[in-house]
Amino acid sequence: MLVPTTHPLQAGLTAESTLISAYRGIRPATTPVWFMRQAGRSLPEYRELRVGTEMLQACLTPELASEITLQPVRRHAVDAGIFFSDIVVPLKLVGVDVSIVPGRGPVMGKAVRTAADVAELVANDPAQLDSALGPIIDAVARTVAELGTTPLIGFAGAPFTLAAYLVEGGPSKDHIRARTMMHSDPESWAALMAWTAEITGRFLRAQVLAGASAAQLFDSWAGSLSPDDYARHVAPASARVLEFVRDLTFTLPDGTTEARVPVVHFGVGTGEILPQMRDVGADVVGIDYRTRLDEGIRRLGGNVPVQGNIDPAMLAAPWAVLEAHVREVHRRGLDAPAHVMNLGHGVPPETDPAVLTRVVELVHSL
Ligand code: 1CP
Repeated sequence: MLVPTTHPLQAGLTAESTLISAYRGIRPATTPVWFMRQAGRSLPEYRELRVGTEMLQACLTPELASEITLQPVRRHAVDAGIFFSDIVVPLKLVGVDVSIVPGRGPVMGKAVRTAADVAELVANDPAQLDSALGPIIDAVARTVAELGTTPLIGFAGAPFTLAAYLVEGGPSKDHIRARTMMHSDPESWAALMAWTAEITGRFLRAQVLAGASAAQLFDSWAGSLSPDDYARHVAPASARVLEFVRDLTFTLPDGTTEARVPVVHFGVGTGEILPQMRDVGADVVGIDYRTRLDEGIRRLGGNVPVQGNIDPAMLAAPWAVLEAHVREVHRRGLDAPAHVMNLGHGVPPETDPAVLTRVVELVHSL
């Protein structure tokens, strides 16, 4: 299905941007760069804007969400905006008792631990989300109107990562309870994953239809899974999420070629499951800093565009050290058909914003 004619991809604004070209496997003259978690914590203008507003409230206030999305694009001249929201926003919108606790992350009013807990959760019809997505659609529309030729990336959390919060009740280290449920009660687990896929898939599709030029699925905690567990208990639900956007296409400015809206898939510490993460339906795979970029490219068969993987710890190192690292990541990325520079995970909150701006300048000069 073609995205609407007013969509930035279909209107020819972002279709040939460096980001979308790279995501489509066509290496642009300069390497595009953006940073996971570029919107938010590390920017003083963000902290100022957020005073007195809770995180989820900020996500659901279109003027705020849009302004926060634009801040890092203006400041750093990155090649993409990432929509300011959170992976738990669609849960909140269907009535799940979740809040984001400062300095901690998403916390549930009640953890989903038993078969009865799962049954109660999945009784909530995912289709009701469609009528609650207004603030998201509004925020995306406002944002892309300001971004012009800079593409916006929409995103969602993958079912496993969301389930890790739902089952544990909040952030956890190894997601033990979630990983136990998949073995002790595979039926409840499957029901939980299927329901979560319907919720998060709708959230992602709404962002793309409203104007996002690419979609990124964050399975941040999938690195805690064995390849067998990933294949059996997680991949089918992630594939289902991507079905919500895989039918969306746009016409290239040549007027004849139709292309799919690109999809990126990323998780932390997922070096052992990179090909599986591509196979659920991604065009681009994000690689975290624990895997050498050229090795990740090799594991993916050498024909998949990649995104990554500056070590976030390097952002606080002396410039000469950081510069050498960025140059090395860039060199390693040449083994792929195309490479989008990014971090191996999110921007640490204490990062000096001037360093990010300097990294963008460096990457554009390479
Ligand atoms: O107090 C604050 O200011 C809240 C901090 C914060 C922010 C700015 C949270 C809480 N979420 C966000 C925004 C956010 N979350 C964005 C948009 C901004 C951007 O990327 O520039 C995105 C893409 C996310 C996605 C997200 N939320 C992920 C996947 C990406 C990743 O970093 O792995 C995950 C795992 C979450 C959960 C979450 N939300 C917030 C925190 C601190 C966490 C992680 C908690 C944990 O360690 O388990």
